[in-house]
Amino acid sequence: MNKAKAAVIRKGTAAKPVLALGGKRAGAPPIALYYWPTPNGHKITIALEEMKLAYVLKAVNIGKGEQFAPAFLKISPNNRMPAITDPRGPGGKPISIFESGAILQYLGRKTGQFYPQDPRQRAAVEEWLFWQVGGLGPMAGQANHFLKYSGEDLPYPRKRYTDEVHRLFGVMNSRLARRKYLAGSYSIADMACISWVRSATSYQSLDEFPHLSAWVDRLLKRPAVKRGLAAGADLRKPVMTEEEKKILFGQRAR
Ligand SMILES: N[C@@H](CCC(=O)N[C@@H](CS)C(=O)NCC(=O)O)C(=O)O
Repeated sequence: MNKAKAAVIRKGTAAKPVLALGGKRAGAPPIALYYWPTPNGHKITIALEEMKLAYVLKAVNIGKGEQFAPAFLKISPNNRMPAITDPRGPGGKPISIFESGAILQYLGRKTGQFYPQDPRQRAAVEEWLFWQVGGLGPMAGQANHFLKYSGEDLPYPRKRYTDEVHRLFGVMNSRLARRKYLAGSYSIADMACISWVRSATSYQSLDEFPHLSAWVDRLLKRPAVKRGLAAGADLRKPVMTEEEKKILFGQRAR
């Protein structure tokens, strides 16, 4: 990121950009990323940084309930971030997209980067992308919930989800034994996984998983990954308040 061009507008709301990122990418109308600095959000900041796309971050403070704002629900009816709007979508017309996997595929198709066109290579990337979206993300998310947020000592769910993270780390470790990246060259599948693996290391050591550990080191050395993980980091406080927990947990259909 060109620091001189990065404008920081202090108070972020779903309507106002908190960070305008430009640098050498300035010129194209920026993609708006509806974002909160969590592992699901990081997937997209990493991809935008790797692809050198112009973007603005629009903070969606999920602890304050901004994900329920009608304007945001029009873009993301599942009341979850990340979501994007691209003023220059297919046919030159605006498009909005929710679900991190769909966003990564869209950005990969848009730029022709990190998402190969060869059908076999593309299928391999999709296997690992969907593996993250349907497995690693939800399981590590539940492990986080029962370890850090539930506020109750519930041994069964803790064991169930930390076992599952351990198993999934084993799957990644075997996959990475003879390759540098999950699916051929570095791809959107790696970008989808890195923040989730990094966050799970707070309770699951990588000592048993040397190939996974080497992959983590490889990715964390990439400047774009560093920038993606750092994006908007100061928006979020380290400890979740009881008020925030009430908003985030126990949701039912509205
Ligand atoms: N499957 C979604 C999951 C996104 C997700 O769970 N986002 C969380 C933060 S990591 C969120 O927005 N939570 C708001 C809420 O629970 O109301 C994706 O991959 O985009």
